[in-house]
Amino acid sequence: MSKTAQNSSKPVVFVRGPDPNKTKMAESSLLDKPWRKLPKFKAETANKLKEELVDYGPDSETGVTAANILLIGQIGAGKSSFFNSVNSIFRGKITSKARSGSFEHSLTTVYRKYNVKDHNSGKTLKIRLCDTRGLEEEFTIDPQEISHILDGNVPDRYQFNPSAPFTTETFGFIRNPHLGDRIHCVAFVLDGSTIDVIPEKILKQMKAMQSRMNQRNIPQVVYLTKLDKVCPMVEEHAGLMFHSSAVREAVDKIADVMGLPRGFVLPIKNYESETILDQNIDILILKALKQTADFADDYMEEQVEKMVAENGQGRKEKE
Ligand SMILES: Nc1nc2c(ncn2[C@@H]2O[C@H](COP(=O)(O)OP(=O)(O)OP(=O)(O)O)[C@@H](O)[C@H]2O)c(=O)[nH]1
Ligand SMILES: [Mg+2]
Repeated sequence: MSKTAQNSSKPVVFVRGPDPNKTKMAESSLLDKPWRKLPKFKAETANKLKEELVDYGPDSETGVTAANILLIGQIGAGKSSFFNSVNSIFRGKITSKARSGSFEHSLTTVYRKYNVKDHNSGKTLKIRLCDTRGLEEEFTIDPQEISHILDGNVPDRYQFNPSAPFTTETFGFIRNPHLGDRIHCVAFVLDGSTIDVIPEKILKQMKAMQSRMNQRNIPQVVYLTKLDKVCPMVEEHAGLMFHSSAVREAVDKIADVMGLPRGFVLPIKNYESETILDQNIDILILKALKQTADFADDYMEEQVEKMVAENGQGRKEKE
């Protein structure tokens, strides 16, 4: 592979060889001006974002102890790796608590609401990452199952069963979920290197889910992963994410496909082959997580306003 052009001020064009897993996105140039404004890629930024996330907590008015973020997407897109990446950042070293890898079917078979502990301060983040089974063409997720997840009826460690979806009769069904049990923001985790070949059946499933999310006013973002496979410059230096024309193109395309504003598509690179932490990868992931937590706050605030309007007074729900 060509050497990075990170120090060059002139656009440089890289051409990749054919890759069976990739689409026609074969060229990437380095833009002088970033296509999205981000804080500087330096240690100070990473530390500040970490601090903000450690100090983050939903408004006390909501009575909610932690924001629940649902990770959803096609098998192998990098959902579990995203949790592992966040966990690694706050652990201070590469960890892989959630099983990740490649397999014919989803490697994640159990619904997990992961907590993340900051090992520096000993504090647990007030954000939970809810990891799900990957979407597959041959196993369509029952739309009612996704509604139960969104509404907080599904318990932690529920074993997904494609042949018998979760219903009100399933053992462990949470009958009276509080606001704190619900999903407060959804992150669609999508593989940025295969966006041109997302199977129709997967898109249909995601659209059906989106309409249930929209009915509930739940905010949605996209974590666009594997952009190191789209742009060789990003592979070598994740801090060039916002200078890469191929990444910009991928972000524009997926925003279109998902019907979301471009600013809601957050390009990242998960830890996968690395053995040590990289400040640039950290910044991208932390920034994405912070934006998601802010959206979760908006949702919770709106829910409290709705409850106040419905009850005529503030009814706080406790977890
Ligand atoms: N190059 C690269 N590989 C990645 C990235 N994110 C994840 N991977 C790899 O992609 C594979 C699948 O990642 P997982 O995290 O298991 O994906 P998942 O969405 O949890 O998959 P299921 O649980 O099977 O649905 C693993 O081999 C990861 O190492 C990324 O940003 N870049
Ligand atoms: Mg997984």
